[in-house]
Amino acid sequence: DNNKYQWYYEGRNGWWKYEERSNADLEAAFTSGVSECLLLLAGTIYCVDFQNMVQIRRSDPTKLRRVKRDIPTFPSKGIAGIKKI
Ligand code: V3L
Repeated sequence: DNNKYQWYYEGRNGWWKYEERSNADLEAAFTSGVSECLLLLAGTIYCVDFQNMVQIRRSDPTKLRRVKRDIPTFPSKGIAGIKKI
């Protein structure tokens, strides 16, 4: 079942859901047991580190956000920067 868990990244005052494709990539990587997953997001490469549960921008590692894996109904701001209405 690939809709049991949702991945989230931290915003200023809450959590954003990853978009569907990134979520599927993260879930596949995490459940396979690897330690990290690379994502290409709007032309920018990010590494999600499953040990530290952070997302880090490859070109600038100071750009770091917490990530979490939770149930899909966990309160979020929206999906990948698109605010909930
Ligand atoms: N998915 C989509 N966009 C992302 C992601 C991601 N996993 N990671 C970073 N960005 P940084 P508030 C976020 C965007 O980490 O008001 C939100 O999606 C990121 O977008 O410095 O703080 C919102 O669109 C940011 O625009 O590399 O909660 C926006 O921030 C840009 O990449 C504001 O959210 C640089 O992020």
